[in-house]
Amino acid sequence: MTSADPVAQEALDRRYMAAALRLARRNAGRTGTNPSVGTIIVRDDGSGPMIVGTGVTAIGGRPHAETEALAEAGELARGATAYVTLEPCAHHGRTPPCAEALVRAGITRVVGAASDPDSRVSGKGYAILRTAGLTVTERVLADEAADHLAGYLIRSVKKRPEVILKMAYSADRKIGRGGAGQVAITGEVSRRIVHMMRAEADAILVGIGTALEDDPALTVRLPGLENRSPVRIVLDSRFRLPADAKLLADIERVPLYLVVGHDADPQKRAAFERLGVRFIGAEIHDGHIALPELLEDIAALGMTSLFVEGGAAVAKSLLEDELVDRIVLFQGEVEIGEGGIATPVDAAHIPAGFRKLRDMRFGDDSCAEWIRDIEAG
Ligand code: AOF
Ligand code: ZN
Repeated sequence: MTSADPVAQEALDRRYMAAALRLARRNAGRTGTNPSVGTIIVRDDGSGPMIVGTGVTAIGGRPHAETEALAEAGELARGATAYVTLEPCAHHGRTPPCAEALVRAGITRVVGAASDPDSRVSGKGYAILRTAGLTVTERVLADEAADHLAGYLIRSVKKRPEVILKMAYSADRKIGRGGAGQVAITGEVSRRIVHMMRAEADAILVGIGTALEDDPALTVRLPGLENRSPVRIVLDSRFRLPADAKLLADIERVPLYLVVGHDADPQKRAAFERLGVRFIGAEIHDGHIALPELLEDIAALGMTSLFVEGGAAVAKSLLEDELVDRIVLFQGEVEIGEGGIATPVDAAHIPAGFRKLRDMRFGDDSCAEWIRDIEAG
């Protein structure tokens, strides 16, 4: 499927890649250390392009997207174009390499978005296709793909998960009021959006201050997405979380990790372990958890994206250590006034190195998102 008109072809390529990226989102957060990839197979018998196969990386990471799309297309793959959001793999896993499968199925053109930094792939996937005589177009919607694959790419390159910092603050830039428990800052639509963002992450992280003050559950509670809750991680250097915290209520369904010092009280730890709590031991310097090392340990557990929901101290430390990759800020209309805790970051003071990705509005709240390019630090 190649059109004689290169401009029309380019527009078509972008359209199908956009669809493949939307497809890839479906399993985001559910494919383990494997990225969620989308594949769309399109053929044109002369009467216009037609989708004959679609695939997304399966839950758990296998089968790969290409396997599923080729199975659906069957013989119709012969002479067709495959749109893949990530370079097809070149290594033998549970199945032969996807690049070889595309060749064998008779695909004649492959359009790719992101290259795969995995050393078993990294250019070899595209090379297999070209050597076999297929036409390959790379980097179609590459920025959008890098945005979608950020967790996977950052873990591959930096050996730590993507860190997404979410903060919600009031009209007067406060994130809450000390000792007042959870304060409603944003509205119902924003709450739902946050739950959707949680569902796409591998883990949600908060500091012990937030855990004690708000007593949050940190689960996804949206109709249809109830079983999409990522694991929860609490930074608790002095091991202060009480056993009756809401975070322990749903622990069989949604794991809870406590990050404590290596010297944490072994008896209390054993008691919590019996309740199902998991532990990550951390280096602690002057009461502060060594964050770069902790993030490496979290990546080693197989997590590629971390959704950080506060509080101010955790946000400040992550920003100071330049460990934040994405900032999502919600601003509500309420005023908190006297005694409120100032937000450590607001839309007018985004650290250097970030660029704004989008501005949104949810009900009465405004929301904006910034990312830092992977190369930047
Ligand atoms: C693809 N299509 O849908 C995905 C790919 O553990 P394995 O054998 O599944 O290999 C994991 C690697 O496969 C991962 O690091 C990345 O390079 C690639 N993921 N490749 O062709 C897919 N999810
Ligand atoms: Zn593959």
